[in-house]
Amino acid sequence: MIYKNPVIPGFYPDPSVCCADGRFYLVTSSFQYFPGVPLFESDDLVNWTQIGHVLTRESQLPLLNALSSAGIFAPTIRYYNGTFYMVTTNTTTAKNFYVFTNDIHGEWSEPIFVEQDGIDPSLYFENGHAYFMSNGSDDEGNHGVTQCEIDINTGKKLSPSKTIWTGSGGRYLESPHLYKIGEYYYLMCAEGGTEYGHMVTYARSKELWGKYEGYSNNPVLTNRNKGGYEIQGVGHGDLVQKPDTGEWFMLHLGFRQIGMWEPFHHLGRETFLTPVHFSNDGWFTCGNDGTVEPEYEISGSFTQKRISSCSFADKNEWIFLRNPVMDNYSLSDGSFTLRGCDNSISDFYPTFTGIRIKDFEFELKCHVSAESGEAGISIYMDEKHHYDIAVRNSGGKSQLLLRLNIGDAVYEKFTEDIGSPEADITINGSNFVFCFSAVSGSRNFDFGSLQTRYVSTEVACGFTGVVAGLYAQKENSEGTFSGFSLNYKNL
Ligand code: 6LW
Repeated sequence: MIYKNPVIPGFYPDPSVCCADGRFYLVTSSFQYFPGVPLFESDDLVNWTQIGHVLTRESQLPLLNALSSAGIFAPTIRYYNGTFYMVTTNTTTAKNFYVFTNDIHGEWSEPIFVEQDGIDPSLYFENGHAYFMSNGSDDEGNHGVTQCEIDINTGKKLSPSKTIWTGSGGRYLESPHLYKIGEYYYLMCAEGGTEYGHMVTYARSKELWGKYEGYSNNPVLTNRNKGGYEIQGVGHGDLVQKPDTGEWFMLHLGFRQIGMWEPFHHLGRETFLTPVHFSNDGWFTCGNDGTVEPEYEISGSFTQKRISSCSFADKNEWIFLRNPVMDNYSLSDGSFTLRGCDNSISDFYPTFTGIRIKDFEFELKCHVSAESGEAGISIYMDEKHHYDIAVRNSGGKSQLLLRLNIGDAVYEKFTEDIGSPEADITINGSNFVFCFSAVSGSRNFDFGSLQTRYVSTEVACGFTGVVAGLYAQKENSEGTFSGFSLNYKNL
């Protein structure tokens, strides 16, 4: 069957995948959001269901003072002897750690820390031994993909850390993953930085500790030379084999830029699936001459079910900023009540819960009632880059409000008193603009359109993508949100 990329649309970058008893499990980065590390399940590599998150407790995921796009970077998931392991870096505490579980649908352990620096850690298991690698420095101060053996029960190092590969020459060597396939160990990495020059490279060796020989046609996958092409920034991948057919694939990140000559993206980095082919000489290639296309073939006669809508019922997908005070949130009978705290939506710790926007064209609808203060909906990239539409109930007046917050440029537009502190809010998304409108009582309010460009990664920087968020801001505010729906036209 033919499937469409991305297979997991929306801000789900740095995918890592494992296979357990014929099913596939995938994790992605989560940065300043809580819970952390989205976890997906699939029977076919094409249709992925989010079954929860790996890091669900503050003891696993302290995010105090986590800057936007800091916190949790690139996780790796592995399955060994009946146990799942997820290893990652909390860049805010500068610690590499892993958690484990025997029940993929249950809770994960407390973190076990590894005293090796660097980011993008990975695990490799063989004959009862566990090896840990990261993009860091070894015990002699050399930088590259650095590996040590660890005691998987304690995280203690059992060997010195040793640099085993320094990459093919690109900047920002990242995301090491090690596999044993046939007679070779394959070490696959990303280089070039997670922007338009991103790429996947690899090396192989007959010995675990090297010497690793780089593939002569590196990068094995990149779209860096495909100017004016929708899919850009492809890199950071993980290999997986379908046990039933023996086919190999790479799950990797990429982003969709807007239009041909509009090099910006606001949906963040997403998860793509690209076929991999091994040749008789044991080297592998990926995609079409090492580039990624929007459609590929995979064996099987199943269908690709695309997401057409999201609501409060998709409870595994709703996220919070940093470590939320859960007393400020209650969900009942299809309506979400949020109580504000000291902070505004432009601060670090607002009362906020959101869901990733997964495609350019969407229609978001929600009934918002502000019992007191300001309650609204934000198209949120980070605390400095967001567009908000809200109801404000203060000083004996009820008003609707549109706010643009683009760095230091902040503009707020209020209506006059609308008589009642509630409204049906609609946001329509397209490639270039978001359109904001509201109906309150019998009156329609059209707030016009705002550019998607100013909440894109090219403007805001960082590693995330836009999230549609509900918020109540400042002390004594309280808002109730009901009938939330986010519908996609083209997914
Ligand atoms: C991640 C690195 C990367 O740690 O981006 O694209 C960083 N690759 O591997 C943040 O997601």
